[in-house]
Amino acid sequence: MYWDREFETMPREKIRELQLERLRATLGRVYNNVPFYKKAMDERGIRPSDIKALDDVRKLPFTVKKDLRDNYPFGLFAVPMDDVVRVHASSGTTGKPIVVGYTQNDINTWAGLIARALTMVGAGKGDVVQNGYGYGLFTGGMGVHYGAEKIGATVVPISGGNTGRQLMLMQDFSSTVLTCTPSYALYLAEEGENAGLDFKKLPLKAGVFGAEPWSERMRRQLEDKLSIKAYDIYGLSEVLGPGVSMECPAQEGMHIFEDHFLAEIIDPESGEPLPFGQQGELVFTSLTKEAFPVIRYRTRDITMLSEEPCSCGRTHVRMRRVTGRTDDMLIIRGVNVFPSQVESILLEFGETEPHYLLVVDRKGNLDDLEIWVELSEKWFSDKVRQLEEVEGRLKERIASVLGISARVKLVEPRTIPRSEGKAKRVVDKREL
Ligand code: DLL
Repeated sequence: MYWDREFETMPREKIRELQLERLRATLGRVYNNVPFYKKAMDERGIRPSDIKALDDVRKLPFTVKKDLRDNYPFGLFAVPMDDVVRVHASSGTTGKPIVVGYTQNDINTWAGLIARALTMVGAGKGDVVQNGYGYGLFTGGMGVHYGAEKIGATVVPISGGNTGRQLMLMQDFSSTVLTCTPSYALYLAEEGENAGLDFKKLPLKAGVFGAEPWSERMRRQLEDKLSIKAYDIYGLSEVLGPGVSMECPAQEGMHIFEDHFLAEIIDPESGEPLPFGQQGELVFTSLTKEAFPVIRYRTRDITMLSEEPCSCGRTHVRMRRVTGRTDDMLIIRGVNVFPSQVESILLEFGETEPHYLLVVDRKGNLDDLEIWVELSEKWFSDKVRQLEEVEGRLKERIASVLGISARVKLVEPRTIPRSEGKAKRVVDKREL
C-alpha cells in the first residue's frame, strides 16, 4: 500500500531529475534569503546556477551543528517570521537548543511524509494510533500526530511516559499502532507483562519506533512480546523531524523520501563522498523545505545506503540502521544529550570542578543516567546538608538544560580518573 504511489515508485532516473530541479530551486532560495548560505557559497565562488548536475552538490560547503548554534535562534530561516507557523527545538552542544521552523507548506509536507510512513506499515482509516512520542519542542509527538490524522486514523496524543495510563488506554481504546521510542516500547511490554496483560489478545498490530538507535535483537523482542510487527523510523529535527526515512514491510532498511531529501554518504574524516554500500556519515540536503532549508547538513549518523531494488516496489534508496555517531551525542530516553552540556553547567557552578562522568545504563529497559561530579577542594565539606543542597541545585539545572532528569552523585576532589588524552566523559553500559 502506498500513500503517494507516483512519487514512491518513481523510476530512479526521474527521481534524479526531480531532485536536481528541486535542488536548484532550493539553492536559489537560500542564496537570496539566508546570508549564511550566501556567504558560504560566495567564499567558494559558487553560484546556484553552477549546479548543473546532481553530483555538483559536492561543490557546495557542508553545514554543521555549530552553524545552527551560531545562528541561534532564527538566523538560518529562509522566510520572514510572519510565514513561520511553528518552531521545534532539539539539544545543542551547549545550554542553547537548535531551533528549526516550518511554514504551513512545510507542515503539510511533513504530515504527508508521516502519512506515507504509516501507510507503509498498513495503517489507515479505522486505525487507532497511540502516539507515545513526546509532544512539545521535540519533533516526535506533533510530527507523527499530523500524519496520523492525515491518513484518517484516530490519534491518541498520549505523549511519552505514564506507563499505567498507556497500558490502560491501549486496552480501552483498542490501539492498533504504537508510536514511541523502541526502549520505551520494550518497557511498556515488560510492565504490561508484569501486570498480567496478554498482548496477543489486543488488536495492536504495528509499532513505529525511532528517535534512538536499536537493534535486530530488540526488534525480535518487541515483535514477540507485543505481538506486532516493529518498524524503524528515522529523522532529525534539523532536516524535518521524524519521517526522513521509513522502513517498509520488507524490513530491510529505511526508504529515504528522496523527492524531499537528497542523501549522501561521506567519509567523516575527509568529507569525500562514498559510493553505495559503503559505511560513512549521512549528509542531507532538503529539497522542498521553505522555512528551514538545509544544505549538505552533516547528521553525524553512521550508516550506509543501498540502491538495490526493494521487494515492496518503492524505488527510493534505503539506509541501514544507524550504527553509531561521529560525535559524542548520547540519546537517553529519546533525548539527545551532549556531555558538553553538562560541562557548561558545571562551569557556571562555582562549587564543583569541571571533572565529570556520565554513567548511562539501562535498568529494566529504561535508560538511567547518573552524573558523577567532583566537588572543588574549597567546597569539599562533610556537612551533609550543604552537599545535598548543591546536589539538589545541580540536579535541577541539569534537568532544565538537558530536558531529562539525572541522579547527581557528588564525589570527592580528584576521584574521577584523569585522562592523558581525550577525557573520558561517558560510560555507556547499555546493550541494544
Ligand atoms: O529524534 C526525530 C524522530 C522522532 C525520529 C521520532 C524518529 C521518531 P532529534 O531529536 O533531532 O530528532 O534526534 C535526531 O536521533 O540524528 C539520530 O542520531 C537519532 N535517531 C533518530 N531516529 C533514529 C533511528 C528525532 N530510527 C537523532 N535509529 C538522529 C537510530 C535515530 N537513531
